[in-house]
Order: sequence, then structure tokens, then C-alpha cells
Amino acid sequence: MTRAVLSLGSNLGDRLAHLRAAVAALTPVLEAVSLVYETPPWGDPDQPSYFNAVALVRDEAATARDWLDRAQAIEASEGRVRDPERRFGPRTLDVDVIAVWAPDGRPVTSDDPVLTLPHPRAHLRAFVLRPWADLEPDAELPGHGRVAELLWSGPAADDVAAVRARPELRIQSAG
Ligand code: A4P
Ligand code: MG
Repeated sequence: MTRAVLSLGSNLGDRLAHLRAAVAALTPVLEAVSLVYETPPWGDPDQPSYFNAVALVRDEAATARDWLDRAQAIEASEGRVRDPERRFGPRTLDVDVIAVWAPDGRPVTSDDPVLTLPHPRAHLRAFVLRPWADLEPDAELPGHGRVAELLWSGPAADDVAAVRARPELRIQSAG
């Protein structure tokens, strides 16, 4: 059994529909999903704003690699096309694996470029830390410390004010 934190992002097409599709696909393993946040583009400013959210998931059988495979399958089903020329460019749906914990509660760490854990840029990103902190204020990003602290006093702190909750946008279907 592993537990994982996944980050969801969309800034092309019907952003809300893409996030909803991701949540629907994760429903069997979903523990919680954050509010939707509208966030300015990070890393490549010349693109529309994003809708971002964070999902907490748990599965009896999933390995860390299974979470990546699931994330990429969900991206593909939402028509994600990768532009090799534009690394942080626009996308219908991005599902990143932020962190994974083994059954004994230890964080899984990996330097493998195919699946780096924890996600190498998560600690820099208010659009990941803010929705995650809403769900688990005491959570730790392995190797970096408490999410709430990273959010308010780390490199992401400058971006927090620009990350805007959109509580009127629901991505989880009732029941
Ligand atoms: N990969 C390695 N580790 C991981 C991991 N922990 N989770 C590999 C997911 N993938 C991981 O990812 C590139 C490669 O990273 C994959 O082959 C995978 O095996 P990708 O999804 O193909 O491409 P990407 O997402 O465009 O690349 P990258 O470098 O992950 O981009 P980021 O860091 O995800 O940035 N601004 C806002 N406001 N909100 C956003 O959501 N997203 C990005 C994308 C840029 N700016 C943004 C947002
Ligand atoms: Mg990605």
C-alpha cells in the first residue's frame, strides 16, 4: 500500500473539465482533493493562467511507478500533447507525482529522471504547496520540511498572494 500526493494543473481548453476528469479517474483511490486555485503561469510567463489542485491518494497495491503510469494515462486521456521545445509550456492536463510514502510510512526517494521523488520543483511552487497545505497543514515534503513553512517562508512565499482560491469551482462530484 502506498500513499501519494498528486498535483493537477490545466491551462488549455476547458480547464475545469480537465481537472474534473482527473478527479473522476482517481475516485477509487482518492482520499481528498483540494479547492481549485487559479494561478499565474510559473516558469514560462507567456501562457494563460492555470487551474491547479492537489489530490491525496492511497492504494493497497500501487508502487511509486504505478502512480506515475496512472498520472500519465490520465494526462493522455485528456489529450495532453508534449511540446519538446517548451518545457513549462501550456497543457490541457498535467498530473505530477509530488511525493509517495511506503507502507511503513517512509517517504520514497528517487533520483531517476523518469520518476524523481519527491518532485524536484514542488518546494518552489505555491501552486502545489498552497492546495496541499489546505488539506494537510502539518504535512512534510520529504527532504524539505513542513509544507506550511515552505509556503510562507520558503522561495514560494513571494507567489502565495497571486495564488487565488476559487471555491465556487467544484471538481469532485457529490457522493
Ligand atoms: N518525471 C520525473 N519525476 C516526475 C514526477 N515526480 N512526477 C518525468 C511526474 N513526472 C516526473 O514530465 C517530464 C518528465 O518528467 C516525464 O517524462 C516524467 O517521466 P512531463 O509531464 O512530460 O512534462 P512537464 O510536466 O511539462 O515537465 P515538467 O518538467 O514536469 O514540468 P512541470 O515542472 O510539471 O511544470 N504554472 C502553474 N501556475 N501551474 C502549473 O501547474 N505547470 C508547469 C509544468 C509549468 N508552470 C505551471 C504549471
Ligand atoms: Mg508533469
